[in-house]
Amino acid sequence: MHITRLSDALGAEVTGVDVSDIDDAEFAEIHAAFLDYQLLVFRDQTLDPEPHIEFSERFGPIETRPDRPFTLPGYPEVSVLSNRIVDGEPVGVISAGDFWHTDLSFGEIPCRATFLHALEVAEEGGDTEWSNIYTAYDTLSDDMKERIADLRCIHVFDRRRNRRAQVDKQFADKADEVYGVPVQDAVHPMVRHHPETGRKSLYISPRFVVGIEGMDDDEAQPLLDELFAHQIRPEFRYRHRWRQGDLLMWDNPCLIHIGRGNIKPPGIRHMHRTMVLGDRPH
Ligand SMILES: O=C(O)CCC(=O)C(=O)O
Repeated sequence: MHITRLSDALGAEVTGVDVSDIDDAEFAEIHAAFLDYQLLVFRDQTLDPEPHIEFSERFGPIETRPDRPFTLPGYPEVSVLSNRIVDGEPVGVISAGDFWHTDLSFGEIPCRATFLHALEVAEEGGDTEWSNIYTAYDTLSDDMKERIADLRCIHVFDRRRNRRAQVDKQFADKADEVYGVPVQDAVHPMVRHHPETGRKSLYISPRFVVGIEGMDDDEAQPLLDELFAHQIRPEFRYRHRWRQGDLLMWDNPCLIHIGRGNIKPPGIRHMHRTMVLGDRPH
């Protein structure tokens, strides 16, 4: 197995391994690299749904929400992200992740790791970008660190309640069905401790955070705007150009990410995704 850093900000490429056939020593090496680099890019993976699920489950239980749209038939653990249209109907979520976010932060127990496998990639477009929110926290001024130390943020699933996120075009005529699902808001610390490394991250994102507990919006919204801008400074980021067979896994407590979309027709980008749950943020 070869592990090579991808950027100064985050990420490493892993070659010479088939994730559907790893022993305990290889798993330990992957796990250690995951903690060191936050995002791992496994090249050339041929992965059916079962081994994709099995590899994911080595890191925790997979989230399965009964009302999640576009899961793979027979595999509620696997979501389909795709711009393919068959008989006029999309076969997957067309633009998942179109605002900076960390996965499932609207849940009481958010996502620890996401696993996204590229079965087909488009010639142009469809990149994904990550930003390191460990570094975002570390580079705040001491005054700001002190100001936010005990703040807790309100994370909301329903895009209609977030002025920074628009309703997804694909679901515009089904907004009640897709966003009106009974998901309770979650309140999480703005400064989160990573469950394994213990490092602090700036655990907010414009897609899900709409306010700060106990703080008037007159004060909270400008503070959030300032921190959202800081989180995505170019030097904290890595942008991935996908290759067919790539399996990417990323560590949600310390990264935010965004799908850049803009797939040039007639390109098809077709992906399978699993999400593993982690700890209650503290
Ligand atoms: O498809 C992408 O590029 C990003 C997907 C994403 O943001 C997600 O699955 O959470």
